[in-house]
Order: sequence, then C-alpha cells, then structure tokens
Amino acid sequence: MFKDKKIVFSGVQPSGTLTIGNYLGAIRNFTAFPEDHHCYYCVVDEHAITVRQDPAELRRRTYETLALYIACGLDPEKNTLFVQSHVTEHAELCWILDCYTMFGELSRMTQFKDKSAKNADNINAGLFTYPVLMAADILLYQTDLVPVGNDQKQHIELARNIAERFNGIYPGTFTVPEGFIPQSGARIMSLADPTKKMSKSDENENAVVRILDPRDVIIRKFKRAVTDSGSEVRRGEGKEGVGNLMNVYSALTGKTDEEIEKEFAGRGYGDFKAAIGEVCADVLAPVQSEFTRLVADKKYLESVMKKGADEARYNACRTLSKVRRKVGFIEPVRD
Ligand code: AQP
Repeated sequence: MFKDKKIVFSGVQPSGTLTIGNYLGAIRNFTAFPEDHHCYYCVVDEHAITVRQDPAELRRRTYETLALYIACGLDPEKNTLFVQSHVTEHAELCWILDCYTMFGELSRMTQFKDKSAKNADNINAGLFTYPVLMAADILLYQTDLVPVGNDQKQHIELARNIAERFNGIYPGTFTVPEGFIPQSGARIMSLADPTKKMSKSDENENAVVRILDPRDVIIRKFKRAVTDSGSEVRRGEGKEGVGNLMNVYSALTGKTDEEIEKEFAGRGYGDFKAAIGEVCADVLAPVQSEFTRLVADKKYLESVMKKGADEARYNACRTLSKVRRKVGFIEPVRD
C-alpha cells in the first residue's frame, strides 16, 4: 500500500479513569509526532470487555477517554481519533489473524497470566486472544510506530511476529510495526505496592493517581505513597517506592536522577512527596479544565467519533480486503 506518511497507531482501554501511568507512559507521547506522521488513536472498547464491565459505565468512560485524548492535546483535525467498535474491520481481521497465531505464543503472554490471576472467575477466550486483537488494530493501518508503555512490549513483539509470519506466507501484506517506548515514565508503579504496575482498574484508590483527581487528592495520594524507613531521596535496594517516585518526578519535570538527589538532599521524603504532588497537580490542571469543557459537549464528541471512524474505516477496509484476497476468500458480490 502506498504511504506518503509514517503511520502511528495506539489505543487506551476505557476500563477505568485513566492514571498518570497511562498519561506519562502513553497519551503524553501521542502528541510527540511531527506532521509528516499520520496518527490513529483509538479508544479500545472491545479490549475492555475482556474484563466484565458495567455497560453504562463503559459508555461513559468511552466518551471520557475520547475527551481526555483531546484535552491532552490531540487535535481531531490532525489526528484520527475513533472508537474501536465503530470500525468492525478490527474484529474481522482479528479472526483471520487468530488462525495465524499459535496457542503456545499466547500462553506466554505475561498480561494474560496477570489478568487471569486477577479475574479467576472469568478467564475468557477474549482475555487469551487479546494480543491478537491488538495486532489486528495495529496491522490494519499498516502502522510503522506504536507509542506504548513498557508493559505492552511483549504484545508489540507478538504483533511483529504475526506480521512477519503472515508476510512469509503472503508477501507484502503488512508493515512490520515498531514499539515507541518513552525514555521516562514508561513504567509507573503502584503507590501502594511499588512492585506492581499502576493500573486504572486497581481497586485500591491510594495505589493510583488519576488524571482527573482533584488537586488535594493528588497531593494526598503522593503523601501516602509507600516508601521505606529511610529518608534519603536516591535509588537503591529496598527503595523501590522512592525509585518509582523519582521516575514520576523525572517524567513530569524532565530532571535527571542527579538533579533530583541534589534538590532534595537533606530534606527527607515528606518534602519530596509534597513537591511531586504539587508538580503533578500543576501539569494536570490544564488537562482537567479542558476535559471538563469537552465532556459536557456530547454532540461534539460524537462528531469527532464519526469523522474518526469514517477515516479509519476507509484505510482499514483497504488492508482487510487485501488480506481477504490473500487468504483465498471470494470478495462478496455487491449490488
Ligand atoms: N503504569 C503504567 N506506566 C506507564 N504506562 C502505562 N500504561 C498503562 N499503565 C502504565 C500504558 O497506557 C496505555 C494504555 O493502556 P491500556 O488501557 O491499553 O491497558 P493497560 O496497559 O492494561 O493499562 P492499565 O491502566 O493497567 O489498564 P487495566 O487496569 O484496565 O488493565 C498503554 O500504552 C500502556 O502501556
């Protein structure tokens, strides 16, 4: 397929109110691509139902996630912003790719193991084939770059393997994508347990800072973050909590470890935590006020969804029809 621009694709699940992990690891970097890239950013509602969702909540969060994309700086005139389930080609390509993905590969996915442990009463087939749907999302647009946090590295590798396998059988079908992982903020850990990733679906509210948390809540959550019995702001064994806070502070301010250590030398954890809370609240304040304005305008959000889905569908159909031909399906006869 002829491409005059590099293609970027990524998505976020509307499976909870987004966290600073989602922001620093992914969304903030969605705005990093120059104009010679065409960017597709999707609200991946089909991925979200691999874990049981309340339907009304899922709908509300889908609008909210789209509003957050725009509030974080993604201009719908310059980016294709859309909802995954509005472009049914994702699910259709997923089925075809399922037939080119090995059971053994999917069994090795750490997110499947983690989510199965968390949802022991609902280990459904969708949870297992989640990475194939993600590969379909990416490959449908002949994507070159996928901006994601560190936790998605394994899924990107699988998408590459599927693309290479498929191209090996049917040459020239897919662009083989590359992950685009930020230098800082790629893996923000839980504030309650720094050995665990911060996740929007965490039931412990003190473990996560959400993009929409009010200023006083952000400050309080950082104050309560688990650290260790020491007081020195530096990395080290047994200091995973402080290391995580240094990652957050560095991602928010651009400061190096050395600069952070110097800034807080002799001041203790209390000062450090207070400073992170203030900086984080300052960074998120403009996003929050823009979000409040956007989310009240459902008509506008629906117009963005429609425009985005129309653009996405046009390109998704081109790839899908190529794939259908390659595997030997007869093109449907249309009137
Ligand atoms: N803690 C994190 N640090 C850095 N990046 C993160 N991402 C998620 N958590 C962190 C990145 O955010 C993007 C969207 O993630 P997702 O919604 O597709 O699913 P996820 O990775 O499973 O995120 P969550 O927050 O943990 O969701 P739930 O709780 O529903 O499972 C991805 O690029 C991801 O890397």
